[in-house]
Amino acid sequence: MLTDFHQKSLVLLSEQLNSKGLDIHSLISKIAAFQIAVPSWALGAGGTRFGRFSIGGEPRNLEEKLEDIGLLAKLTKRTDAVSLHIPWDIPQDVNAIQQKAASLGIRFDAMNSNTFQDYGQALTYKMGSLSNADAAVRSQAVEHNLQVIEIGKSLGSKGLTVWLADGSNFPGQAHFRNALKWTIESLQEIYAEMPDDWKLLLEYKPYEPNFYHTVIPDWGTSALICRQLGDRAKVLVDLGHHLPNTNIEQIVATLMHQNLLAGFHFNDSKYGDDDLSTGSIKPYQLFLVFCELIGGAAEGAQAWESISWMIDASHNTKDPLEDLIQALEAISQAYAKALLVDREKLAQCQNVGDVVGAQEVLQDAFLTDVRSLVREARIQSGGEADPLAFYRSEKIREKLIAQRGVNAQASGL
Ligand code: PSV
Ligand code: MN
Repeated sequence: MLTDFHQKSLVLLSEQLNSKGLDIHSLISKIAAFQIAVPSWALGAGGTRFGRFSIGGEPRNLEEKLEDIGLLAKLTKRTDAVSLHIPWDIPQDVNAIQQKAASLGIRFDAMNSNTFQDYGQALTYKMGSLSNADAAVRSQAVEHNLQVIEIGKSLGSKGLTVWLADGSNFPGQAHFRNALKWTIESLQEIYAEMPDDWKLLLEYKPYEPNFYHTVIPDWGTSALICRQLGDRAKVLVDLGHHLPNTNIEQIVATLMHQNLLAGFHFNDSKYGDDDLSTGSIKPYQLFLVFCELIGGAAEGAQAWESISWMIDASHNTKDPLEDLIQALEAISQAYAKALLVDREKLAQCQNVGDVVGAQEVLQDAFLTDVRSLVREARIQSGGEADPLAFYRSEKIREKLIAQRGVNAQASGL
């Protein structure tokens, strides 16, 4: 049934694309090649401070997290990497973990340090980590990041993602300039120890968990810190880390113009959160972000290969694996639609001030139904035609619950 429908839709789309001079085979291979890392903390039911509703059968250890990502890879063919969070995922046996990952076709994407939880050293980071007024606390946070690099090296990772919860809750609590200065100095210590073939991905976030000020609130602050670190430090854009209505696609263009874009954490946001499923609220924004990415790479601003891709969402009420399947699909669709944009025509419209024409060019691509294209890329890569339907019909969650237990809970947010 789906096969018939799929073939018919693909033929129609192929004719439509041909008439616009687009080659469906080259589109399919681009879509198939685009892989997005999954963070190890996304495999368990998330939650808020008000409650956590376990889904059951969550991965109980790193091996099982890799198995879940291996399953996603097998079904969707859209992910081939895991992003680990330390100390949530310290590998007990590095060789065994490497072998397990290799057997599942999973590589290790950027490592994430964690200086927002104290883990036994109660209250150490209450007043900040890399920005703390106490030099001993700063050293401890630097040391933690160096340990993360060591673990990452042993696994073959090539990047360190730093997100700081540092900031303050009330006016007067922190000395803005000192906090920034100490953060830069601490990051310089970390950067100095990073292997030459690694990159440092520096996140920003305007608020939460601190609600008055954060030390790295925006892309500009992150960018100026990166400039003081070196060429291998770049800005990581987490889609949810912006105030409502921020023009994220413009931020992407600006960062690419400066060769300063490290990569993405994909999620969506209605108000100011960073937890909703990518593409569930603002699919047009996601498409516009991809338009800038494709344009920036095509026009030589920054190489496509230099950009990292990862999902970073939380699953309060959804089965995490189902949510990740939806997110991978939404990202692939946005990318596929952006590939359809007639860039030449867009440039012509921009050059002669044809505002209406420019909008038509973008909307023509955005309103194209690319589901059969994305599906075909998946099928040709050996994935499932409909991963979500397969997941449900094969009762995979039920099997995971039988295997791991109804109370199995993954570490993470
Ligand atoms: C913070 O909200 C964040 O988005 C950062 O990306 C972290 O790396 C991630 O959550 C998990 O800690
Ligand atoms: Mn993030």
